[in-house]
Amino acid sequence: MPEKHRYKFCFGPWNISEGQDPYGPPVRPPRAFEWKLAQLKKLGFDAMMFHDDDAVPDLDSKSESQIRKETKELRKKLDGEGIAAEMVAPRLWFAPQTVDGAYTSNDAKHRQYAIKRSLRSIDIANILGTDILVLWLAREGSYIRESKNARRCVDYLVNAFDKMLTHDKNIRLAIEPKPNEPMDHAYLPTIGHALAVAQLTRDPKRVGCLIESAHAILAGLDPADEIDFAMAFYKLWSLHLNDQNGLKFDQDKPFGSNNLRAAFNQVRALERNGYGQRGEYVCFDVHPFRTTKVEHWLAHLDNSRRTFLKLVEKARSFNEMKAQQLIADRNYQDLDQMVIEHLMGK
Ligand code: GLO
Ligand code: MG
Repeated sequence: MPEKHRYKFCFGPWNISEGQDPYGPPVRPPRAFEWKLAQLKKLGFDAMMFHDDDAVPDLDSKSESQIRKETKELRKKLDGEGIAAEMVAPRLWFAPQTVDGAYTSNDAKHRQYAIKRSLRSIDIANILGTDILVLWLAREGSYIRESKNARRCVDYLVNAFDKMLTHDKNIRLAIEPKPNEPMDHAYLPTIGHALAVAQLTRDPKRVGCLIESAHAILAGLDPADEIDFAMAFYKLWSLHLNDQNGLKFDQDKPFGSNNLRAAFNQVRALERNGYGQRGEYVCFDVHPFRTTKVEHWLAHLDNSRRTFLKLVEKARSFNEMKAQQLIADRNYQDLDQMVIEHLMGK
């Protein structure tokens, strides 16, 4: 077992969400960014994740120098609170230019827009003091198979990644795969796809990944195995822990809410690989249930962190010796029960 260490935690401003869904309006009033930052601190978190336009609202309507100025002001605010910026992610799924895809749009002008906006996100990341650009490729896929040339789209993706790697020699790209939603099928649905495409870029060492539990579950995979796989390549640079009840819309439930044992196994995988020891953060990409009252608004974040820490204790107090004996005896029946009783506190 690697040396015990203290994990560092983070979330994004969008994780204090207002409850809107495709069938109904918000159910909680919007809160200012400063309020969210203050809550993060109060809850004992260490860093915040940023979409480019969380850092600089309406950035498409602003000049480069205005963007730089506002980013520097944000950096000052973060430094003042002692909060780090974990990453920056270009939000490439809201703008009219990304209706038909961002890097993989059929329209060359729109592909250019996506690349330009990503380079700007890298500049923002630099000022905020993080070398991680997260790429959730929300609209890189198809609704109608015949509408896109998937082979050409791989080239478009590689071309876009190469432009980013050239723009800044220190930036690292963390691809956040998700198999579907909003797309019918995404081009990079799993960690295997993300790490394979990394090999086609001009600097594979700087192209890694971010695992989100719910996204792995949506792909029919075990998030713990995805963690072990990515960490075998030393390429797990960020993490969105949450939970998901089967194959349906992306639920972003609190960590462990649906499957405590799967959550335990994710924590075990992180522990055995020493996640966090190279500065990586544990982020919770979770949302409050729509029914959540304003006064309970932050519980999903606090609870996810509490569950995580309790599972760290469970992982560290798991009787590995006994487990190894059962494995050697191929007594997986008792191993199964041992895990269940350990989690039940017996
Ligand atoms: C949605 C994604 C989303 C990203 C975030 C950062 O399914 O999980 O929340 O993590 O936009 O890029
Ligand atoms: Mg996510």
